[in-house]
Amino acid sequence: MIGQVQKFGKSDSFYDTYERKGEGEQSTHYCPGCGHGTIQKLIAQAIDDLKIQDRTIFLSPVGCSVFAYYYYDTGNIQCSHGRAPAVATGVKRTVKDAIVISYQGDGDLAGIGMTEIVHAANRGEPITVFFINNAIYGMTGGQMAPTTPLGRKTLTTPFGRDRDRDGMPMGMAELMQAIAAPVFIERCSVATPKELLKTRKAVHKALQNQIDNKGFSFVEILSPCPTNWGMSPVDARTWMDQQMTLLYPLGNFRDSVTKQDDRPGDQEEPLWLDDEALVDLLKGASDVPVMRMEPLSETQRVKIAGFGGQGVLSAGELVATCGMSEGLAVSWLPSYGPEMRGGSANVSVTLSMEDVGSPLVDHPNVLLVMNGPSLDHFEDQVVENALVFVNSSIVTRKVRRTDVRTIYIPATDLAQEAGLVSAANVVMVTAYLLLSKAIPLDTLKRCIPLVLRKKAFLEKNLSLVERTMVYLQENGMV
Ligand SMILES: Cc1ncc(C[n+]2csc(CCOP(=O)(O)OP(=O)(O)O)c2C)c(N)n1
Ligand code: SF4
Repeated sequence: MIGQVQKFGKSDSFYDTYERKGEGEQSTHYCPGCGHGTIQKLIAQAIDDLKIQDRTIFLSPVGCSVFAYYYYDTGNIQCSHGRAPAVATGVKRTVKDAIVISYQGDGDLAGIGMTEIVHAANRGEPITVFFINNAIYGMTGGQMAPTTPLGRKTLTTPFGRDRDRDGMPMGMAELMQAIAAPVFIERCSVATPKELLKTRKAVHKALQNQIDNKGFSFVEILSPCPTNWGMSPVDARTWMDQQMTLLYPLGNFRDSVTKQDDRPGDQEEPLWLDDEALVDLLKGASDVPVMRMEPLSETQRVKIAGFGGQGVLSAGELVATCGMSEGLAVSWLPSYGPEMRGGSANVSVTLSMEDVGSPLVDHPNVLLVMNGPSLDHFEDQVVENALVFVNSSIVTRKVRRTDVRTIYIPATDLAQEAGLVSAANVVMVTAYLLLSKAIPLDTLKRCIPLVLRKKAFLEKNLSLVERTMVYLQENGMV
């Protein structure tokens, strides 16, 4: 049931004044007759009705509604073009009680953001998406959008949209309909008062679904852009009502109580992998304990850096795998240039007792540098009291920072002595885990075969762990 709403006046979910336009200003930046203002008013009314203002996080897109955050007195995030469903996914998974609204235009959602919307829908993220289809790129001056009708003249189709050159207009509600997970799909319009009332109901329903944690709700709203259509606001609405709805028929496409069932066949094949190595890998993983006895003294924000070919990314994977096998929350974020070998590479790893919000490690408290340029690049980024491990076989200079603990270890030499030229990464990781006590060495040994999969090198890698331990002991480092 939609509650009593004020017929006139401002919704509580809007700010009293829109500061961007100067104090006391009451009007939005939309052109006269634009649909965005009308739709945003409907959303604000629904937020009021449902009493979710304090829980709502409104994701503004790139497009004419880019400034929605000046209007909504809710949580606000401005997303990159097309990426709102990905941002919504992150926000919703992190703040489960939030009501996350992804508000997107047709260029944003059906153009550059097609991947994000399709996969968010396919995952059935329990968010609400309002898709404003005005059949044009409004903000940038009227280029063809994926939803532009055939024959329609735009800045980029001056002789009209051509089927063979430009493709067919994209029916997003129909596309959503082909995906099993969404619980609610409706196409509505703001062309007439009657349609406006239906839109109001759909907006309300799509938000109620999120309150009830039902799943992914998608409301496509046909909306006029008189400015770029070159029509008066009245003509624009008439055209929508009489022509646009032929191309984009209105109505409800789906209204399920829950996510749709898995499709037949989904669960019939329990295991497709017959790759022997992978099966071994899974067996190995089940041997690794999943409960951690000792809490971490502090979250490990690790940066490992070197040049491509030094096993930088595998070193990160090894640390992350050890963390996972200890039941810690982990993240692993590689960063590398297009050159697989020779270029620089680094990886960020987080090990934590709590959920990891972001995989970025801007200010590491652990730094493993495998070559000189990496030390130059990351030395200033580490926090005070960080542990800095330097591969002294290759890095010729000393660490300049005096507020960190530095451990010089000839990792490449030790690896070479063990007959494994490329295993300096194992030495570095062993040294780090031993000194920090973040992960027991037994866990490291169990995880090595899971990450460094070449069986032929397994024994050498394991003996290198022992050799590193002895080196650190002989040099009074542990
Ligand atoms: C990554 C990226 N590509 C392109 C742009 C340029 N751009 C800004 S708005 C826009 C189109 C917006 O159209 P739509 O999503 O339909 O929203 P409308 O303005 O019509 O409401 C484009 C292409 C951008 N800002 N960022
Ligand atoms: S250009 Fe079109 S979509 Fe943008 S504010 Fe003006 S009428 Fe609305």
